[in-house]
Amino acid sequence: PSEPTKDSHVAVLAFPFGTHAAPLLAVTCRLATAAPSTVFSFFNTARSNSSLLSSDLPANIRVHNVADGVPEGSILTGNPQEAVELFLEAAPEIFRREIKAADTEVGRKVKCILTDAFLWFAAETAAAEMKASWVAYYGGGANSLTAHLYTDVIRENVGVKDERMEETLGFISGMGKIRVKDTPEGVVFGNLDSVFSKTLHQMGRALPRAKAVFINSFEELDPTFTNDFSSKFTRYLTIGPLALLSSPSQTSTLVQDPHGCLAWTEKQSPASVAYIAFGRVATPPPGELEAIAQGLESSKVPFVWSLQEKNMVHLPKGFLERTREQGMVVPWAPQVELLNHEATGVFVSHGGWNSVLESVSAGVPMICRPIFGDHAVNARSVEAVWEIGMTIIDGVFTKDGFKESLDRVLVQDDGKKMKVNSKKLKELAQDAVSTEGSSFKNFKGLLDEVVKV
Ligand code: KMP
Repeated sequence: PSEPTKDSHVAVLAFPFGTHAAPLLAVTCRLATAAPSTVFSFFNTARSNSSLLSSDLPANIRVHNVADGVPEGSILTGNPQEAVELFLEAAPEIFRREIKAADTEVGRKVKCILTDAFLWFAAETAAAEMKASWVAYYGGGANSLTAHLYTDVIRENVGVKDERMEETLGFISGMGKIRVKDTPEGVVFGNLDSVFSKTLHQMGRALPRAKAVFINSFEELDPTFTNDFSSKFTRYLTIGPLALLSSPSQTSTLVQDPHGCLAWTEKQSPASVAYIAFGRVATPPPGELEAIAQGLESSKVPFVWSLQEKNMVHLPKGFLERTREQGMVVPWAPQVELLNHEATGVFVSHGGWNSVLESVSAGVPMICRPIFGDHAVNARSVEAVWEIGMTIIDGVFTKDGFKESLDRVLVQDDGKKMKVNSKKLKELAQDAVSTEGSSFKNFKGLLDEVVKV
């Protein structure tokens, strides 16, 4: 058990894109609650901060808005990577300045810099200028982290040529079922020289220098990676699934359900409903949204579809009227509660890490339609490693492929096996976060690394 030093000050640096910042803030809240005399300065862009539900933060967290790195007067093309790269290029200077200002404001020098792993340059800032330690949070799973850690090894073994896309990465422990084509772009294909690709490559090289690396997962999900990372990193800590620690249903008595999804789901048979949700950043193109609708209609599977208002124009004419009994399309849904409802039979998503772990935590099989980043390696792990779901037939949504995929998971024997495997992983996940479970112990370890100086 840690004795929080009275005067410690921790800087937390968020990656302000995708769904990175919210889990980091959630972890910061838990740390701040456990170490009430430590000040946590949380740095994130104004735009990302405003999207975080920060209703009742512990008093020892100070949230700061920082610049987004977009030069005054510049016009972005709309390619999401552009904003990411402008930020990454400006970030070292922005954070250096902000941390120094916070040192003065708080009256205590930062002794630990806790960052999103993408911001690996903090290793240099921390060591060279501030005599602080670096603790890194990687927002994906151990599978994609392995792809970034072993980028040099993968490039040496398969080169950077397209004809070897189907080969598996058997030369890396734990990656025997993962194919070259499942790796995130920027490892062996895509633009290897982009600022973003180089950032992930450098991150893989820098992480062994961190005082600790932690992820939102649990040891028992990936025992092979757990072993490997334990020797590769100074300290490797899995502290998840966060969904089982800080689900809204545990912290507030009233679950938000403005569109009545839970009440509707309540009336459905066990394991019958398809819950469909893609993130705001990674939504399938309009033609595929139409195919989802067509597949649902022809399969007659009951559904809850969380779809941004602006995308509803892509639904086929009359779809909402014709499916009024069969399901509901809503602009927002209480995801964790829906996944944990016994009527939910499958989660259809892009396979982003937070989605995968929420599904695992609820014991629900998945259909994944990967879009970018770590989605493909997650989808492949879901299908071939954990056997708790599948990648969408055809790789993209087609009317018939989606219908067939739903049938496989919800009806066929194959799907029954996925369900059994999902329930087993759910139990392991629950054990991990229970008192004396691996994630419970690892969280205490993280607290020690962050708060003890
Ligand atoms: C914009 C983003 C992300 C991105 C690419 C973008 C993002 C993200 C990833 C990612 C890349 C490789 C991985 C895991 C994730 O890519 O948020 O292994 O996490 O253009 O916001």
